[in-house]
Amino acid sequence: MIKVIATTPYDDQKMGTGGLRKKTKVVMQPNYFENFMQAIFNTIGDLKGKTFVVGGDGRYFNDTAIQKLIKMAAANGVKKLIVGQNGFLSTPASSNILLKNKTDGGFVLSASHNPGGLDGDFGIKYANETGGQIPTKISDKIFENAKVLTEYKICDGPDVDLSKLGRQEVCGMEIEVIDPVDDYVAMMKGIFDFEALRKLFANGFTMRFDAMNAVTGPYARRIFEQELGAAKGSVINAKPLPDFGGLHPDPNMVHAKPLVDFMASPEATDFAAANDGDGDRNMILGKNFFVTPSDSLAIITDNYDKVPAYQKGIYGVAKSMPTSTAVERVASARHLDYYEVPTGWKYFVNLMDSNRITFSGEESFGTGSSHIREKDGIWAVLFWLSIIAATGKSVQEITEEFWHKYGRSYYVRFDFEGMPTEVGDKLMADLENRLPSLKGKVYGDYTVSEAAPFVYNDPVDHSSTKNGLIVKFTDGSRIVYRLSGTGSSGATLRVYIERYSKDQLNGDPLKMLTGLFNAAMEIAEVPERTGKHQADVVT
Ligand code: G16
Repeated sequence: MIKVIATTPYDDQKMGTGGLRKKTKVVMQPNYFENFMQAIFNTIGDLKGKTFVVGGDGRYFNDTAIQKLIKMAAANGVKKLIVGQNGFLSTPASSNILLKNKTDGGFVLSASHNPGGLDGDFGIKYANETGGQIPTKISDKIFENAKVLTEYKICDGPDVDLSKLGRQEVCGMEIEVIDPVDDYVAMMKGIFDFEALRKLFANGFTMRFDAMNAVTGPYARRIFEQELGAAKGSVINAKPLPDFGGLHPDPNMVHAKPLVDFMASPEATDFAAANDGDGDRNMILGKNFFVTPSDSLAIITDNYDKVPAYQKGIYGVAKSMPTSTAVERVASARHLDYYEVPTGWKYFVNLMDSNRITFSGEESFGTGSSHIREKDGIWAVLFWLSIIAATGKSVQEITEEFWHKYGRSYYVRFDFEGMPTEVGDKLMADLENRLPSLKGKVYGDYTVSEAAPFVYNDPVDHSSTKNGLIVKFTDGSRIVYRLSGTGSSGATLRVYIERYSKDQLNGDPLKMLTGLFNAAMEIAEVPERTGKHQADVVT
């Protein structure tokens, strides 16, 4: 039976760079999740004949939310849902299923790399038929609809058993429960040379993959241990847990520190990697060696011919604006089209759909290709393993050879977290106003050559987006400022600093960037406005 429930609207359901992200307790408020879903359904309009993919990263409240979503989709007239078994699907696996089945969209219940649990975060990512997250003009409409709706529809019935593979029916809607891993493995087999990778492990190569108690454990176990023959136990923290076992599933030097420490220990494996909560971010490590995500994108691009799916050639490559310029030099040397887009994977979708790019990546530990329309953590790991298998070189050797060829972009991101939203907004607004006056100013060894907001004009849909402020220096260095779009409360200021050197290749990044860091603090008046003299997180 379909019930129509009266509700009062919420005015805080604006999506950020990775969908809706809120404190779990906020989403658990009466009708909060229901209102957001109804706002989406109202925005889509006629749902008759439509099919969606549904899954999540297994975090706390996923099981409750997914049942609500199923019953609401049925009540709103959706034809069919394809759901991952037990409600599990990584973000890249979901994008694959969405595209493979030509469905009308999909929902991933995840706050990505944010911590989970009752005191953690919850989120909802909504993709449309492109396989990528919806463009801003649609999320804006959903936000407007969420602020005015007065009722939602839900099917009144028992919970669906999501452990049972196969077809079921809820209020006249079909549900197909699928194995979350099978299709993803098949896709990876179509891209990479699994035989060559098997040989690598058969010859004694060792790796450690940290799934951080989040969604990629079952994918990684199947691919690395069962398919490729990596030693049993190579995948650690492999069981998805509702609170990620207390871990913060953000694969970077800070939150994946145990893995970083392990790779600096005598027991270190030849290679290590970690993925985030929903499996779209990745971190790549060699023995006592860290590859920045910006370098990873550039190295993958430079080695595109090491992987069967790309051997015939690739279209161009794109990066998010704050990502370092390393890949720009590869694109130029390899005569590849090159694009710089605002932060947010959704900005790559038009470029992929129009065959302008094949690879894309972000400094925020995201790398991927047009095989799907989301970033893909395991894809990046398999790509690195393929480069290692083809060259017989270590992660460190591959990266250092890359620097010898192209020079090195020293790159560090400094995050200033937990400031009141008004402080963050005012800091950015005032800095934007001051930008024109910065040109020619000298900060220690650095002279400002240009300072302006970043504006992106999409070549496909002609929309225009402004995001972040860039200060460039006469030696080619740059500082980028932007506010995070994935926090669940308060504001996080991100300061991205980059300095390029053609021949000084073995410096310590933090030392190499000290002068620019001091300039960044002074230019944006960070200590005066935030009370902070150091960043909270440095990656
Ligand atoms: C999301 C987007 C990414 C983007 C990131 C930026 O990542 O999907 O494309 O780079 O947000 O985060 P912030 O705005 O905090 O810098 P994810 O992995 O959280 O979905």
